[in-house]
Amino acid sequence: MKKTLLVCLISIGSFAQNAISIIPKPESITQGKGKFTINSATQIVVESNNTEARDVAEQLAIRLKIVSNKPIDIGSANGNNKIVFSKDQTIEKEGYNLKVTPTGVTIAASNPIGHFYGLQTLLQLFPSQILSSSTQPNLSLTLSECTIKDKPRFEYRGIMMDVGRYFYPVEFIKKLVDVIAFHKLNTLHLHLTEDQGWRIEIKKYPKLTEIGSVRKESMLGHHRDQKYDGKPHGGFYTQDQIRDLVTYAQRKYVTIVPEIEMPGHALAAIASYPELGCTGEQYEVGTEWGVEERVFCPNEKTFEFLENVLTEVIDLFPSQYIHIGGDECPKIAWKNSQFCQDLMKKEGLKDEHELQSYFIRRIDKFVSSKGRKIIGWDEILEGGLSPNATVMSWRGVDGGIAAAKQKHDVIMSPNSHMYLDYYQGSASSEPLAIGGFLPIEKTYSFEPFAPELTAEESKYIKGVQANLWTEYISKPEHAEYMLFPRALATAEIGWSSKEKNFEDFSKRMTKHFERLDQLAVNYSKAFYSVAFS
Ligand code: TNX
Repeated sequence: MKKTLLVCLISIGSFAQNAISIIPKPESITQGKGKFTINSATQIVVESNNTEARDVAEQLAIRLKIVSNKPIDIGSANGNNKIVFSKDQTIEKEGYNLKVTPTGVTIAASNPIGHFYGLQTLLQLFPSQILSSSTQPNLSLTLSECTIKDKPRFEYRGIMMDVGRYFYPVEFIKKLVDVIAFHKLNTLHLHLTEDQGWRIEIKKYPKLTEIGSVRKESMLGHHRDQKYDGKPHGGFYTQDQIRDLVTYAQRKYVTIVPEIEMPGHALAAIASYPELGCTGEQYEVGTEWGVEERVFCPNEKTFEFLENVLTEVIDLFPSQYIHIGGDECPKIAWKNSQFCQDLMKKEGLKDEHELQSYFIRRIDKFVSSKGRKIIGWDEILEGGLSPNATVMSWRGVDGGIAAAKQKHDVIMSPNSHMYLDYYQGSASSEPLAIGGFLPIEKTYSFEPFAPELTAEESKYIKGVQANLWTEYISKPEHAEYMLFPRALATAEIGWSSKEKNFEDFSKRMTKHFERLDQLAVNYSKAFYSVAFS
């Protein structure tokens, strides 16, 4: 009896070893019986003769060279052993068809983004050591025959990283770009400005980084009774670093969406230039978490400042979206300001919510005049949505639903499912987090199309994003721990079809952990204790 069980377990084990297991799950996979092996005769061929597709082919050549220590040519082979990047105009923008036959591999796509995603899938067909950063003498380069057809469900698939609360070095951000691109996520939203730190060099306003990027020691910091580390902290990205990062991400088909927060979460900027606040008083960069009442004053100096800042930001980031924040702006400073009250009268605004809308509309007009689009947190619905705005729905999905009904594009990012700063396992065994309980199973269960929306209205839901706020996360290893594996669930919601099965996902995820090990990602295993305790 025992023996039978053992044999049975072994065969399940070997079945799982050979089964194709890809995250995010492709649209369809058909398996055949043949095998293909990469050997010294293998050539990589780029049929479309296009430099971007060639760059994708080079990314494969470099990977194979690292693990096999043998160079592979990129040529125009007629031979019988090749990996071909071919062009097929009938395939949708980010989609691809991947075919493994006994004589080779073909990745067909209409453009290089599809080739890039086909390559990420191909890498998941090999043993996980294909992802290693060192030579792997025992790595098998044999693949089983299969046909995979694939394309994304949503066009926007994002992760937000809060580099405002804590500064994260460029090297970490590049690693994040690599890892999210491997999972076919295509957007990295960088939350660059906060009450507690301004993190991007702006040439016209040097004090933003001289003063605004540094916070002092504090014993006051707290949030929901939890102590903040109170340590002095600082850091910012130079414009050269940003340009380098943007170019790096482009090669991985990741768009970096910059966020410059307004009118709230702006204390670091006001501490640098006091005329941007409603009192003109000199403040210090924030040292406490929470919602700050000292916000930008909607005066002409502020608009001039923000337009100049955004001009430099637009110059640095080719992203279509420019995120302007818009969340958590208490109105008390505006209520107490004679200037704001007079402005409201002059503009015929009935309350401070309409003043917030006036603020965002002016910025929308400016950003639109530069050929870009604003995106903001769902508070930008307050007092009337500005004409060209896209809404990022974070306080649940209601803001997103309201925006879609008004025919505005929406990114769903509800804190109920997409807040990766929340606990993923039981609080007693996890590092201190901001609160909330969000095991991966719950993240995975998120469905971006709300039942309240008609099919027509659902078209405005452009995608999903998971957010990592960093009040309690000061180190890259810790950020990785919070991001992974929940970012894999996000990737699958954004990419794969609506029909989902958590059990199937968790089996693939267990296998996928070997890949994350190779990529040196410090993922959390809390999933096992939550799922099986
Ligand atoms: C709300 S989400 C915030 C952030 C905090 C986060 C903590 C959003 C637009 N604002 O400022 O970091 O909660 O979970």
